[in-house]
Formats: sequence, structure tokens, C-alpha cells
Amino acid sequence: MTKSNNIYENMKNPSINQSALNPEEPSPYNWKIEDIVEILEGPLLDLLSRAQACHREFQPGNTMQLASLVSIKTGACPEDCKYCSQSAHYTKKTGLKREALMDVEAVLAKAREAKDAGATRFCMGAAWRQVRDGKEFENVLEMVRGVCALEMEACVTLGMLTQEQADKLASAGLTAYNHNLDTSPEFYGNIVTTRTYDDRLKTLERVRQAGISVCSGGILGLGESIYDRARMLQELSSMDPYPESVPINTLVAVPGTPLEDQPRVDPIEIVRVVATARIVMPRARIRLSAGRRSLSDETQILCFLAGANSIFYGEKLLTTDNNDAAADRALIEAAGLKSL
Ligand code: SAM
Ligand code: DTB
Ligand code: SF4
Repeated sequence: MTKSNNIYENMKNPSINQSALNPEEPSPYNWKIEDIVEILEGPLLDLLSRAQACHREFQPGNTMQLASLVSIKTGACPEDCKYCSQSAHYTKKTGLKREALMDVEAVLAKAREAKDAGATRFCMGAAWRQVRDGKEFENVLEMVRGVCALEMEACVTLGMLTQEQADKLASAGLTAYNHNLDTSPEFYGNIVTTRTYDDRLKTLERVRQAGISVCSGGILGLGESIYDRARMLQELSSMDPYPESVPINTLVAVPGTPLEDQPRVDPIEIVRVVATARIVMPRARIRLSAGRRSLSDETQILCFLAGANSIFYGEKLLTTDNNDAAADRALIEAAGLKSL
């Protein structure tokens, strides 16, 4: 087959050496930082048009995946992520009540509820620095098996993993593991000091090695620059392969956390990041995640146009409120989308 000048067509043919693409065009798996910054900052309508073309080429049209979330173990986390309500470092100020690991049956009841409400993916989050072997992990494996038995996609986010633990999650049938890079490697130390960017990347490699699909994205509104946003997208897109699912969160400024007074992100900036993520990771599912509550219907629709094709669905995220489920269903219907 001859090489096309269209980089997206080339991507459909894995036999083509990506690095041998027209040097005028950025290689899809090796985006240069200046090219990502240029895309991110370019004229908005050009950006939207390019992202939409990419979206139509690589994603099933007019669909929206509904993912529901539950916090299976809440609070008292030893990590110091400055945005997080669940860090033990800020409990005195946030007043968040810690909760032990939920019972397997209670979690599965929530999963059934989510399925009945129309969700197809169920994500379980635990405020752990890392997984410890033992009864609690065995219970999480049981939850994963239970969610799979409901014929839902099962996703967990449990902190750092060993290879053995990742393999066990894979054997239990886990669809995806969520572990966000959050921001650029350069800015990361301003947000978290109790682990390194490299620790994050290592866990993601283990997840990949176990054959579990990767869910990894970030947060906007931490005080990062445009360059940091572009660097985060560069890090994600240069994983080989890049994540199947990319959550784009916007900071929910939780009172009592060090970032409680961060200024609100301009909604158009969110649209820009979604569009750029769609362009640099055309096959990924882009999830418009935390922070959606403060977006108008119109901004959300712009995000869908820019390439977002999944949302968190249900009244709660982990510890904060999410959009009203009926309002989400109405929005999806108004946009003529089919929920998956
Ligand atoms: N402890 C696990 C970890 O850090 O990977 C899993 C749970 S953690 C809450 C999952 C992700 O949620 C974080 O990486 C971050 O991107 C996002 N997140 C947490 N708190 C947030 C907030 N206040 N606003 C926006 N996103 C947030
Ligand atoms: C992700 O990227 N966002 C979700 C999920 N993965 C686990 C969590 C959002 C948390 C928002 C703040 C809260 O509710 O505590
Ligand atoms: Fe703990 Fe995860 Fe919150 Fe960080 S983001 S404090 S690791 S629960």
C-alpha cells in the first residue's frame, strides 16, 4: 500500500512506519511540543474543525459513553495531592469523614443501579497510595468480577500497583485501570510531593503489561501554564500505545484543600484541551470528567464537538456532586447522541 499524505489515513495502516511520515506533518505518536502548543493555541474555529474531522474519522459518530463512579474507600489517603479532598494532609480543614472499604455486595448494588440508569462502565475509586495484598484487595477483585458479570466495563483506580497485582486485576476481568498523569512532569512537584511522575508512569506500564486498558488523563486549573497542558498531552500521546481512555478533569476547588482559591478555568480553555487531546490521540475515548457541573449545556456541547465522547454519569463523582442524571439524559437527547 502506498503512503498517503494524510497522517490520519496513515494511522489506519499499522504497517506504515510512523516515523517515516511526511516530515512536514507531526508523527501521530511522536508529537513535538511546539506543534502541540500551536494546535492548543491556534484559532479556535480551525482547532474545532480539525478536531471534529479527526473525531468523525476515528470515532463512532453521535455516541456518548456513560460511566458511573463510586468511591469504594474514602478519605485518609497518605498522599498530598493538593487538589484532593481525600488527602489525610488536609482533613483538619476539609473535615472529610473517612470511610472504610465498602462491602462487595453494596458496591455491586450500586453497579446494578448504575446499569439500570443506563451506564455501561462502572469505575471504582479507592483513596489509597498503593494497593496492599490481603483481604481488602481480594474484595476489590471480587467487585471487579461482579461488575464484569453484569456485563459492564469495569474500571478501578487504586493508586500504585505491583506487576503481580496488575496481573491479578487482569485475571479478574478488569477492563481498565485509571491512573492520571494529572499535569506536566515539570509542574507535577508543585501539586504532589509524596510520589513522582515516574512512579505514575511505572504503574501505567505495569497495567499495560498486564493487558489491561489504560485510562489516564489530567486536571485543568491547578495553576499550570498552557505549556504544561501541552506537555501532559505530549506525555500521554507518546505512550506506546497511548491510553484507550483519557479523562479531562477541571479542578473542583474543594474548601480546605490548598487549591481551594484557584481561579476558575475559562470554559473555552477546556474545549481547547479536549480538541487537542482528540487530535493527538484520535482513537482514545475522551472523557469530560470532573468539573462538568460548572459548565453550561452549550460549553458541554462544544466539548462534544471537540471530541469528548464519554462523561461521568450519576449524582456523585467520588466525594463531590456531579451533574443531575436527568439533566444529562436531556442534554444527550438534545444533542441527538446515542448513549453507550
Ligand atoms: N488515589 C487514586 C489516584 O490518585 O490515582 C485514585 C483516586 S483520584 C481521586 C483520581 C483522579 O481524580 C485524580 O488523579 C485527579 O485527576 C482527579 N481528581 C481528584 N480530585 C479532584 C478534584 N478536586 N477536581 C478535579 N479532579 C480531581
Ligand atoms: C478521573 O479522572 N476523575 C474521576 C475518576 N477519574 C476517578 C474522579 C474525579 C474526582 C472529583 C473530585 C471528587 O469527587 O472527590
Ligand atoms: Fe490520594 Fe488519589 Fe486523592 Fe491523591 S488523588 S490524595 S492519591 S485519593
